[in-house]
Amino acid sequence: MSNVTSIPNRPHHDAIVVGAGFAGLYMLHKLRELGLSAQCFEGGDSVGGTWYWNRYPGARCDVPSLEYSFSFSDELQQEWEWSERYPAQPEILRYLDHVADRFDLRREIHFNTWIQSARFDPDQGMWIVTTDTGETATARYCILATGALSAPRKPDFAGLDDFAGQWYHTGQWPHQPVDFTGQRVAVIGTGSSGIQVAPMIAAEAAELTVFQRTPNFSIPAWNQPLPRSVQDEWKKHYPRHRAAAKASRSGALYDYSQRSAFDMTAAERQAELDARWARGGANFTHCFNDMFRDKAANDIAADYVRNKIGSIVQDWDKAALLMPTDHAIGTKRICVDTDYYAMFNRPNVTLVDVRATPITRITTTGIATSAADHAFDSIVFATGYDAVTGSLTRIDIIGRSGVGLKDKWRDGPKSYLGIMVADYPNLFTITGPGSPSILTNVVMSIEQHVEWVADCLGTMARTGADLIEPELAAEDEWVAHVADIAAQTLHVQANSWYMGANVPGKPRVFLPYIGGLGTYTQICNEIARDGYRGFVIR
Ligand code: N01
Repeated sequence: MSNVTSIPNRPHHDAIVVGAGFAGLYMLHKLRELGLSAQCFEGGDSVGGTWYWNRYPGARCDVPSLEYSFSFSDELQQEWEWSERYPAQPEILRYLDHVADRFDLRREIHFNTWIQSARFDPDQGMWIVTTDTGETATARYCILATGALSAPRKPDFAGLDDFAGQWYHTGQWPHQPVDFTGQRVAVIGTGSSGIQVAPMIAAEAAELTVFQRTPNFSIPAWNQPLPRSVQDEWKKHYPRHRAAAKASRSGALYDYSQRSAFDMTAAERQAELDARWARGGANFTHCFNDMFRDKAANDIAADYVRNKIGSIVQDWDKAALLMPTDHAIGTKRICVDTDYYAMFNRPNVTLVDVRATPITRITTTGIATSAADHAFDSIVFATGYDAVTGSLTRIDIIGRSGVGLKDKWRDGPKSYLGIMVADYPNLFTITGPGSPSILTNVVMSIEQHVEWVADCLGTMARTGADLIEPELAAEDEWVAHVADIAAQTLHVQANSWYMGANVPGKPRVFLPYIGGLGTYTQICNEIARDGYRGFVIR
């Protein structure tokens, strides 16, 4: 379809896709449907993206299985059987392997290949990408399906190279199972990953020490096998469930309370919170409709969880340390756990508060804090990601006027709809900054982006256009809108990775669009219907 002349020794395609997780796989499928030639580059040796790398014990999604899956093929959603309420990492990876095979996607994927740079050549009107294996390829369109939580962050503790034991990052876990039996193990970090991995290690290791900087709110998962009857019934109504999820705020069928905390009596609030705790999962944070706008409403739910922590953890000093007090519940990503708080009742588990006694260095034998030297056989970094922008800015992306994306985003990411960036024609970001992405059931957000991009490319092909780029004014307006609606919430007050606060030097900007997936989808569709308002198409 493309009319670009191939440069000798550089394979030319209509589109290059970077990443073979949920987003890259579906994008490849849609490009094929459009009759466009595409190649995908993937750093891992198989598909899966986030779910390929995060193999740590206990890794599990906290969106229910029946929702955290593709909706684009009814055959696929009918034939796949989920075994648990929440899918564990091996099951999600099997699912994505199945998707890749079922739609015959592997033949267009180059595995074990990282894209190092992508440069737009304005004369040829194409992207030139280079890989870490020294190859280059060109394409009219470059689609970055690189994931929002895929650039792991290991803090620069002095001395790690001297550590005589083994160390791991949850986001780069070895393919072979790690045996912690009889070991003294440290887990640094108490976000979603740390809270999942720690109880698994505590059950196996001789001693576990959790290094906590900021306590997090966590809700029990109450994970359980998914009965066949429940699954069958759900599948009968998949079209209705999917439509409702896509129109919702979070892309998931949570039960969004329509009531303010202050329109309820104390007994009603207690009953609401009890019911949500008993059901478990992230749904808990939708207990009042003013949860994220009114600190007093939020405090009611936060106090409830703090009381729960106090009732589960027997040692009062530990319980007090585990109670978050520095942020409103849900303004840092809510965690969902299995036995996290109860784990602190085990005699082999110790909690170290690294705010009171910071880690000063890694030593040959373990971890030194300002108060003590701790000896370990293994250290697990559950220290998170350079979220949302990190997987994009670690690629050297150069736009039409020669400016690097990293430089353009020095004061915070700028993007129109989180899909395209002014001065970077024909470059698409799936679940990029300024889109709902990480605030939602990301599979639904990915489908929305991929379908929007595919429709856009289809329209361009039909009309003979070969270049699309957002107008700077439209981009500025969108960035301001994303910031405005975030500013109306409590989220902007927290030191979260949503705000870039976990990476020293990262600009303090709320990264996702918080207006909800349903609203966002309407906006994107209206813009397309208006002839791609805010975009220049040639
Ligand atoms: O990363 P995080 P994560 N010294 O950034 C601490 C998704 N996810 O991998 O809060 C000491 O949340 C840091 O402390 P602080 C989900 O969206 C989903 O756990 O910055 N500690 C924090 O405690 C999630 O939010 C699932 O003060 C340091 C921790 O490390 C996202 O991925 C499962 C430190 C990092 O927590 C990321 O989760 C897993 C330092 N120098 C992940 N630096 C499910 O679906 C950082 N920390 C269930």
